[in-house]
Amino acid sequence: FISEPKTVAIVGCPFRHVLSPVIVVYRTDASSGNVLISGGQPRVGVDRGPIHMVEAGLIEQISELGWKVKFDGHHQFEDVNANNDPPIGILKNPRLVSRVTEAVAKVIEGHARLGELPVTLGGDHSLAMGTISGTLSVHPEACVVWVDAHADINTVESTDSGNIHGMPVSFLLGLGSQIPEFSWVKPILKTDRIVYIGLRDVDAGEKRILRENNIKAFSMHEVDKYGIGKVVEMALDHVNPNRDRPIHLSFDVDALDPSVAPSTGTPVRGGLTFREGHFICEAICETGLLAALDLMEVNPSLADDVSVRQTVQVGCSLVRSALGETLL
Ligand code: 5AB
Ligand code: MN
Ligand code: MN
Ligand code: MN
Repeated sequence: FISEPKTVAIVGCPFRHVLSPVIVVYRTDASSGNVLISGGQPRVGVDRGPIHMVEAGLIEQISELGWKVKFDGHHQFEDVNANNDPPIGILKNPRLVSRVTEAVAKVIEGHARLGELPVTLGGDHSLAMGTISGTLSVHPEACVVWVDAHADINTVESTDSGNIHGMPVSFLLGLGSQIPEFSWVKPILKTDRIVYIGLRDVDAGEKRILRENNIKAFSMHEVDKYGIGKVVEMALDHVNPNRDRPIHLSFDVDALDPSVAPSTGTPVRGGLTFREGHFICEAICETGLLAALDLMEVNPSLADDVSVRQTVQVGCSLVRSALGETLL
């Protein structure tokens, strides 16, 4: 009897609701002297990060690790008209984000029901509202390990930017006032089932939310103090004391130091080293409990070619580590 290899489902989500800075290149027409403009504003809602990761060979790399890989193209989010989506309070593109993340939740749920391991490539981190909802609807006992420079736990009341990628955790926990556009998001995550690693840029309002709700977080201070090995062990002891709960790993590439992963929207210095980031993925893989993985915020529109290539490569290698690539 030869057992089938386990199946990974790649869910490419080239979606971003936060506009990248507009890069405009001015050229002068030699004959007329007129100024020509080339380049311009990227289309709202599109992010090429996931496309770059697949083009870099991620599917083949995962197959080589012994997985059966399902990938039927990147998700298209074209039916959402961003122009018909005025802010609610200061929340930007609320209907767009709600519809996209709801669709993603259904996709993840479908894969999880089939016993597949969904790997979501983003795209902005608001997508985790969908991925984690999908995971928890199939595995209600699952826990979340959130690796990020940021806590992404702003509520409708606390957000200063109105960028929903800074808010998915509060929606999943049911914190803050509820808005009807997001009524599909059920508060199915419990405050003691999420743990953070890598935090170093947490808004004042978020610090209060973390404190008041007793949410466990290991910032870069704890990584420096205890070392990454001990931090991962303590993090898992908190959310998964008996090592029997499925784990959803939501990895924002900006958790890594900008020298390691420069091509991301909100880089913050003083981050995880290349090895610390990989260690987290390897250690979670070793538990045998990984149920879903997000690799988010790889954003190629923000940097030069060398930085993009570096960030895409590191994104692919984090995914491989989480899926069983070992050093020996
Ligand atoms: B990311 C900030 N806290 O709410 C906010 O990259 C940043 O998904 C959010 O972690 C960063 O806008 C969101 C200032
Ligand atoms: Mn972040
Ligand atoms: Mn994030
Ligand atoms: Mn970001």
